[in-house]
Amino acid sequence: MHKTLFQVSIFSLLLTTLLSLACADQNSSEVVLEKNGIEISSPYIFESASNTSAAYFHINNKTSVSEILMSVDSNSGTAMLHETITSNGMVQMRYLAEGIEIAPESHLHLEPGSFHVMLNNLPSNLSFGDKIELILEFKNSGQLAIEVPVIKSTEHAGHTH
Ligand SMILES: [Cu+2]
Repeated sequence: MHKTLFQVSIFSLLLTTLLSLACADQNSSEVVLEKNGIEISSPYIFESASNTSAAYFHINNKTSVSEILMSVDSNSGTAMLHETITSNGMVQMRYLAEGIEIAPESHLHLEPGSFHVMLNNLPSNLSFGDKIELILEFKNSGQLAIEVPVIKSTEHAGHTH
């Protein structure tokens, strides 16, 4: 009982910290999956009028060892880990063949303008209410599958990072 309460209060503190650091997702800030100290929260995909879009979520590494998100697979189209970078005023995306490292007891945000899962060759337009399953391949924790809801792109309008 005491242990549970303690965990809850730590979680609340962590959540408050996350929300103050990142965009406060009113819609989907809850943890959708936890396995072996790896927490996935706030997954979303922007609706798209083409066969391309991007998926975003947060990863919290609560373990004392470094973790690597090595690759991502999708049940719809193809998925690749990308990073958006700006150099000399040019916005470009690069493929992260080595994956993304998440340091011990830290979190990683995949978000617009930064890390994202690039979705290509989607069979049809994504609309609000659709869901895509992503399989995240971690070096230590193996495969974690999450369901990612499609949201309207206006839901994240006005956020600054
Ligand atoms: Cu991309």
